[in-house]
Amino acid sequence: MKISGRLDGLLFVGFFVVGLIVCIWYLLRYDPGFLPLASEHGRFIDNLFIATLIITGIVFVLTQLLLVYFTFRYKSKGNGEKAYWYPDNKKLEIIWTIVPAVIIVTLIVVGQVGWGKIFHTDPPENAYVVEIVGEQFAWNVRYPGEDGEFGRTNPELISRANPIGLDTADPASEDDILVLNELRLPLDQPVLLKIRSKDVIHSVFLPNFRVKMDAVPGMTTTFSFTPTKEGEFDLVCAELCGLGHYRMRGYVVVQPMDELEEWLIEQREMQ
Ligand SMILES: [Cu+2]
Repeated sequence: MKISGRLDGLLFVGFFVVGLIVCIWYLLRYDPGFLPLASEHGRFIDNLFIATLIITGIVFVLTQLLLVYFTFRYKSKGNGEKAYWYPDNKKLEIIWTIVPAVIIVTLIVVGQVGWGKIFHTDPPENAYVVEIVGEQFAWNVRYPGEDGEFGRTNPELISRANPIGLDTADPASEDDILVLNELRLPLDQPVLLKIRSKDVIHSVFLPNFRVKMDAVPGMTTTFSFTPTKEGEFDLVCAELCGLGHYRMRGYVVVQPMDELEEWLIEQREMQ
Protein backbone atom coordinates (compact mmCIF):
# COMPACT_ATOMS: atom_id res chain seq x y z
CA MET A 1 0.00 0.00 0.00
CA LYS A 2 2.75 2.37 1.04
CA ILE A 3 4.96 1.48 -1.93
CA SER A 4 2.18 1.92 -4.48
CA GLY A 5 1.35 5.30 -2.94
CA ARG A 6 4.94 6.40 -3.36
CA LEU A 7 4.97 5.08 -6.95
CA ASP A 8 1.84 7.06 -7.73
CA GLY A 9 3.48 10.19 -6.40
CA LEU A 10 6.66 9.60 -8.38
CA LEU A 11 4.67 8.97 -11.56
CA PHE A 12 2.71 12.15 -10.94
CA VAL A 13 5.82 14.26 -10.46
CA GLY A 14 7.61 12.49 -13.33
CA PHE A 15 4.73 13.32 -15.65
CA PHE A 16 5.03 17.04 -14.93
CA VAL A 17 8.82 17.14 -15.04
CA VAL A 18 9.00 15.27 -18.36
CA GLY A 19 6.17 17.38 -19.80
CA LEU A 20 7.93 20.54 -18.75
CA ILE A 21 11.28 19.48 -20.23
CA VAL A 22 9.64 18.51 -23.53
CA CYS A 23 7.81 21.86 -23.73
CA ILE A 24 10.94 23.90 -23.01
CA TRP A 25 13.01 21.80 -25.43
CA TYR A 26 10.39 22.31 -28.13
CA LEU A 27 10.38 26.05 -27.54
CA LEU A 28 14.19 26.32 -27.62
CA ARG A 29 14.54 24.48 -30.92
CA TYR A 30 11.85 26.61 -32.59
CA ASP A 31 13.44 28.36 -35.55
CA PRO A 32 12.08 31.88 -35.98
CA GLY A 33 13.39 31.86 -39.56
CA PHE A 34 11.17 28.91 -40.41
CA LEU A 35 8.48 31.06 -42.03
CA PRO A 36 10.11 34.35 -43.04
CA LEU A 37 7.71 37.22 -42.70
CA ALA A 38 6.71 38.75 -46.04
CA SER A 39 3.97 41.25 -45.27
CA GLU A 40 3.57 44.56 -43.49
CA HIS A 41 0.81 43.68 -41.01
CA GLY A 42 2.44 40.33 -40.18
CA ARG A 43 4.90 41.96 -37.75
CA PHE A 44 2.02 42.86 -35.43
CA ILE A 45 0.58 39.33 -35.56
CA ASP A 46 3.99 37.80 -34.88
CA ASN A 47 4.61 40.12 -31.93
CA LEU A 48 1.22 39.33 -30.44
CA PHE A 49 1.88 35.60 -30.76
CA ILE A 50 5.31 35.97 -29.14
CA ALA A 51 3.93 38.13 -26.29
CA THR A 52 1.13 35.61 -25.65
CA LEU A 53 3.60 32.72 -25.72
CA ILE A 54 5.99 34.42 -23.28
CA ILE A 55 3.24 35.39 -20.82
CA THR A 56 1.46 32.03 -20.89
CA GLY A 57 4.84 30.24 -20.94
CA ILE A 58 5.98 31.92 -17.71
CA VAL A 59 2.68 31.10 -16.01
CA PHE A 60 2.82 27.53 -17.31
CA VAL A 61 6.36 26.88 -16.06
CA LEU A 62 5.66 28.52 -12.69
CA THR A 63 2.45 26.56 -12.05
CA GLN A 64 4.04 23.26 -13.11
CA LEU A 65 7.06 23.86 -10.86
CA LEU A 66 4.75 24.74 -7.95
CA LEU A 67 2.74 21.56 -8.55
CA VAL A 68 5.91 19.47 -8.39
CA TYR A 69 7.15 21.35 -5.32
CA PHE A 70 3.88 21.01 -3.40
CA THR A 71 3.58 17.34 -4.26
CA PHE A 72 7.00 16.72 -2.72
CA ARG A 73 6.84 19.17 0.15
CA TYR A 74 3.46 18.04 1.47
CA LYS A 75 3.48 14.36 0.63
CA SER A 76 2.15 11.97 3.24
CA LYS A 77 4.67 10.43 5.58
CA GLY A 78 2.40 7.41 5.82
CA ASN A 79 1.64 7.82 9.55
CA GLY A 80 -2.04 8.63 9.13
CA GLU A 81 -1.67 12.41 9.51
CA LYS A 82 -4.66 14.54 8.52
CA ALA A 83 -4.49 17.05 5.68
CA TYR A 84 -4.70 20.68 6.75
CA TRP A 85 -8.07 22.19 5.79
CA TYR A 86 -7.60 25.55 4.14
CA PRO A 87 -11.08 26.82 3.17
CA ASP A 88 -10.46 30.25 1.63
CA ASN A 89 -8.35 33.35 1.54
CA LYS A 90 -10.10 36.45 0.20
CA LYS A 91 -6.98 38.48 -0.43
CA LEU A 92 -5.29 35.66 -2.37
CA GLU A 93 -8.41 34.97 -4.41
CA ILE A 94 -8.82 38.63 -5.34
CA ILE A 95 -5.17 38.76 -6.48
CA TRP A 96 -5.33 35.60 -8.57
CA THR A 97 -8.55 36.75 -10.19
CA ILE A 98 -7.57 40.34 -10.95
CA VAL A 99 -3.99 39.76 -12.16
CA PRO A 100 -4.88 37.18 -14.88
CA ALA A 101 -8.00 39.16 -15.80
CA VAL A 102 -5.95 42.33 -16.41
CA ILE A 103 -3.33 40.44 -18.44
CA ILE A 104 -5.89 38.58 -20.56
CA VAL A 105 -8.08 41.64 -21.15
CA THR A 106 -4.98 43.60 -22.21
CA LEU A 107 -4.01 40.88 -24.70
CA ILE A 108 -7.56 40.76 -26.06
CA VAL A 109 -7.88 44.54 -26.41
CA VAL A 110 -4.47 44.88 -28.10
CA GLY A 111 -5.40 41.99 -30.41
CA GLN A 112 -8.81 43.42 -31.24
CA VAL A 113 -7.47 46.90 -32.00
CA GLY A 114 -4.72 45.42 -34.19
CA TRP A 115 -7.11 43.07 -35.99
CA GLY A 116 -9.46 46.02 -36.54
CA LYS A 117 -6.64 47.92 -38.26
CA ILE A 118 -5.77 44.91 -40.42
CA PHE A 119 -9.23 43.69 -41.28
CA HIS A 120 -11.91 46.30 -40.57
CA THR A 121 -10.20 49.14 -42.37
CA ASP A 122 -11.11 49.87 -45.98
CA PRO A 123 -8.35 48.77 -48.37
CA PRO A 124 -6.48 51.69 -49.96
CA GLU A 125 -7.94 53.02 -53.21
CA ASN A 126 -4.86 52.01 -55.19
CA ALA A 127 -4.96 48.40 -53.92
CA TYR A 128 -4.05 45.81 -56.54
CA VAL A 129 -7.11 43.59 -56.86
CA VAL A 130 -6.81 39.87 -57.54
CA GLU A 131 -9.58 37.30 -57.35
CA ILE A 132 -8.94 33.81 -56.04
CA VAL A 133 -11.57 31.10 -56.41
CA GLY A 134 -11.20 27.82 -54.56
CA GLU A 135 -12.43 24.50 -55.88
CA GLN A 136 -11.81 20.85 -55.04
CA PHE A 137 -8.74 20.87 -55.27
CA ALA A 138 -7.18 23.91 -56.87
CA TRP A 139 -7.01 27.68 -56.79
CA ASN A 140 -8.23 29.70 -59.78
CA VAL A 141 -6.55 33.09 -59.80
CA ARG A 142 -8.06 35.86 -61.88
CA TYR A 143 -6.67 39.27 -62.87
CA PRO A 144 -9.08 41.91 -64.20
CA GLY A 145 -6.90 42.83 -67.20
CA GLU A 146 -6.47 46.29 -68.68
CA ASP A 147 -9.98 47.54 -67.94
CA GLY A 148 -9.39 46.89 -64.22
CA GLU A 149 -12.78 45.19 -64.03
CA PHE A 150 -13.69 41.57 -63.51
CA GLY A 151 -16.14 40.12 -66.00
CA ARG A 152 -19.42 38.68 -64.75
CA THR A 153 -19.47 35.02 -63.75
CA ASN A 154 -22.33 32.55 -63.71
CA PRO A 155 -22.11 29.15 -61.99
CA GLU A 156 -24.23 27.62 -64.76
CA LEU A 157 -21.50 28.35 -67.29
CA ILE A 158 -18.87 26.40 -65.36
CA SER A 159 -17.26 23.70 -67.48
CA ARG A 160 -13.86 22.10 -67.98
CA ALA A 161 -12.91 24.85 -70.41
CA ASN A 162 -14.45 27.59 -68.29
CA PRO A 163 -13.50 26.73 -64.70
CA ILE A 164 -14.99 29.82 -63.03
CA GLY A 165 -18.02 30.21 -65.33
CA LEU A 166 -16.91 33.44 -66.98
CA ASP A 167 -19.76 35.05 -68.93
CA THR A 168 -18.31 36.07 -72.30
CA ALA A 169 -21.41 38.16 -73.01
CA ASP A 170 -20.00 40.71 -70.56
CA PRO A 171 -17.44 42.95 -72.33
CA ALA A 172 -15.47 43.27 -69.05
CA SER A 173 -14.75 39.52 -69.22
CA GLU A 174 -12.81 39.83 -72.46
CA ASP A 175 -9.43 40.78 -71.02
CA ASP A 176 -9.68 38.83 -67.75
CA ILE A 177 -6.65 36.65 -67.15
CA LEU A 178 -7.05 33.28 -65.47
CA VAL A 179 -4.21 31.21 -64.05
CA LEU A 180 -4.15 28.05 -61.99
CA ASN A 181 -2.44 27.66 -58.62
CA GLU A 182 -0.17 30.63 -59.17
CA LEU A 183 -0.77 33.90 -57.39
CA ARG A 184 1.51 36.70 -58.46
CA LEU A 185 1.51 39.86 -56.37
CA PRO A 186 3.30 43.20 -56.69
CA LEU A 187 6.06 44.05 -54.22
CA ASP A 188 5.46 46.82 -51.66
CA GLN A 189 2.01 47.63 -52.92
CA PRO A 190 -1.29 47.08 -51.14
CA VAL A 191 -3.15 44.08 -52.49
CA LEU A 192 -6.81 43.23 -52.16
CA LEU A 193 -7.73 39.56 -52.46
CA LYS A 194 -11.32 38.81 -53.41
CA ILE A 195 -11.94 35.28 -52.26
CA ARG A 196 -14.69 32.94 -53.48
CA SER A 197 -15.42 29.24 -53.69
CA LYS A 198 -17.09 27.07 -56.31
CA ASP A 199 -18.04 24.13 -54.13
CA VAL A 200 -17.25 23.74 -50.44
CA ILE A 201 -15.60 25.94 -47.84
CA HIS A 202 -11.88 26.39 -48.48
CA SER A 203 -9.45 28.73 -46.80
CA VAL A 204 -6.79 30.82 -48.47
CA PHE A 205 -3.68 30.44 -46.36
CA LEU A 206 -0.53 32.41 -47.11
CA PRO A 207 1.64 31.51 -44.11
CA ASN A 208 4.51 33.89 -44.92
CA PHE A 209 2.11 36.80 -45.23
CA ARG A 210 0.21 35.88 -42.04
CA VAL A 211 -2.95 35.81 -44.14
CA LYS A 212 -5.75 33.31 -43.72
CA MET A 213 -9.30 33.80 -44.92
CA ASP A 214 -12.12 31.38 -45.62
CA ALA A 215 -13.45 30.94 -49.15
CA VAL A 216 -17.19 30.47 -48.70
CA PRO A 217 -19.57 29.37 -51.48
CA GLY A 218 -22.09 32.08 -52.33
CA MET A 219 -20.18 35.03 -50.97
CA THR A 220 -17.02 37.04 -51.53
CA THR A 221 -14.63 37.44 -48.63
CA THR A 222 -11.67 39.78 -48.78
CA PHE A 223 -8.24 40.31 -47.30
CA SER A 224 -6.03 43.32 -47.89
CA PHE A 225 -2.31 43.34 -47.15
CA THR A 226 1.03 44.54 -48.46
CA PRO A 227 3.70 42.04 -49.56
CA THR A 228 7.15 43.24 -48.52
CA LYS A 229 9.46 40.46 -49.66
CA GLU A 230 10.31 39.34 -53.16
CA GLY A 231 10.32 35.61 -53.88
CA GLU A 232 8.28 32.45 -54.01
CA PHE A 233 6.02 31.37 -51.16
CA ASP A 234 3.35 28.80 -50.34
CA LEU A 235 -0.34 29.12 -51.11
CA VAL A 236 -2.32 26.40 -49.35
CA CYS A 237 -5.83 25.50 -48.31
CA ALA A 238 -6.37 25.61 -44.55
CA GLU A 239 -9.81 24.06 -44.52
CA LEU A 240 -10.27 20.30 -44.67
CA CYS A 241 -12.26 20.36 -47.92
CA GLY A 242 -12.28 16.76 -49.08
CA LEU A 243 -10.04 13.79 -49.85
CA GLY A 244 -7.69 15.85 -52.04
CA HIS A 245 -7.31 18.66 -49.51
CA TYR A 246 -3.64 17.86 -49.00
CA ARG A 247 -2.81 18.57 -52.63
CA MET A 248 -4.77 21.82 -52.84
CA ARG A 249 -1.71 24.00 -52.99
CA GLY A 250 -0.11 26.49 -55.26
CA TYR A 251 2.44 29.19 -54.84
CA VAL A 252 2.72 32.93 -54.48
CA VAL A 253 5.26 34.94 -56.40
CA VAL A 254 6.02 38.46 -55.23
CA GLN A 255 7.82 40.61 -57.76
CA PRO A 256 8.14 44.28 -58.79
CA MET A 257 5.07 45.64 -60.55
CA ASP A 258 6.72 45.98 -64.00
CA GLU A 259 7.80 42.31 -63.98
CA LEU A 260 4.31 41.30 -62.90
CA GLU A 261 2.78 43.28 -65.74
CA GLU A 262 5.11 41.62 -68.25
CA TRP A 263 4.10 38.22 -66.93
CA LEU A 264 0.43 39.14 -67.23
CA ILE A 265 0.92 40.09 -70.88
CA GLU A 266 2.55 36.68 -71.48
CA GLN A 267 -0.37 34.94 -69.76
CA ARG A 268 -2.83 36.98 -71.80
CA GLU A 269 -1.15 35.91 -75.04
CA MET A 270 -1.27 32.27 -74.02
CA GLN A 271 -5.03 32.34 -73.48
CU1 LIG B 1 -9.62 23.44 -49.96
